[in-house]
Amino acid sequence: MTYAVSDIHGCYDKYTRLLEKINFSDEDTLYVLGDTVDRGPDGIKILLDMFERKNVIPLRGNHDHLALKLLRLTVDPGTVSDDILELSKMWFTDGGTPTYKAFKALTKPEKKKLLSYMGTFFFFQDIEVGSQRFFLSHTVPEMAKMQDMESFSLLEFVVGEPEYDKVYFEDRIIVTGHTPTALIDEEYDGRIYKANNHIAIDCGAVFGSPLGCICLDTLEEFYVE
Ligand SMILES: [Mn+2]
Repeated sequence: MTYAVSDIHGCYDKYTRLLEKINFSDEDTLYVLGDTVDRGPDGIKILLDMFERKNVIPLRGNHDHLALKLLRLTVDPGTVSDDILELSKMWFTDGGTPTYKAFKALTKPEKKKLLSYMGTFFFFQDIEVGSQRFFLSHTVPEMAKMQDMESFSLLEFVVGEPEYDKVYFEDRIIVTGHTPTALIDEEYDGRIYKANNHIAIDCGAVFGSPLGCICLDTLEEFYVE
């Protein structure tokens, strides 16, 4: 089976219990749609676990993207510009501290391994499961941009704002994280949102809600409290 989860945000316990709940095995594939690090305590621990699993496919969220940029500087400082200082201030106020501390505690080879792993994270994946196509990314920009993929930067797959009330594609289901589903529609508080050929799976695990996961073969939903 093929599964997707997102916005684990350092919740290692929920992550491992989710793998148990779906009986995750070598036959399965799990797409992690970004924001694995920050806010919660154990983002680095989760990444190191994901690294060991060849059937876990990592995508990039805004938090992973920023963490990678700044953590690289701790290994190879280069020139620290005002821009970088602003970015790090932003990172630390937006949940970067536990990620920074855990990274600092790694050995040099572990740091190197982790940074090169994070550098491979996809911005999106366009896949087929059974006869259904899925477009997986941390988030997507507005519909007009998505219809002309040449017109925008890849970064909009980590910071864009989806239009949840629009059907982007008739032949594909978009699967994203990034925005806790309660903010899309209160009715979906702590639950996976499905409408308009869009499935939004960030249920807000790090804010005390369940970690949600969807099976792309069956569209069955799984939750761990
Ligand atoms: Mn995000």
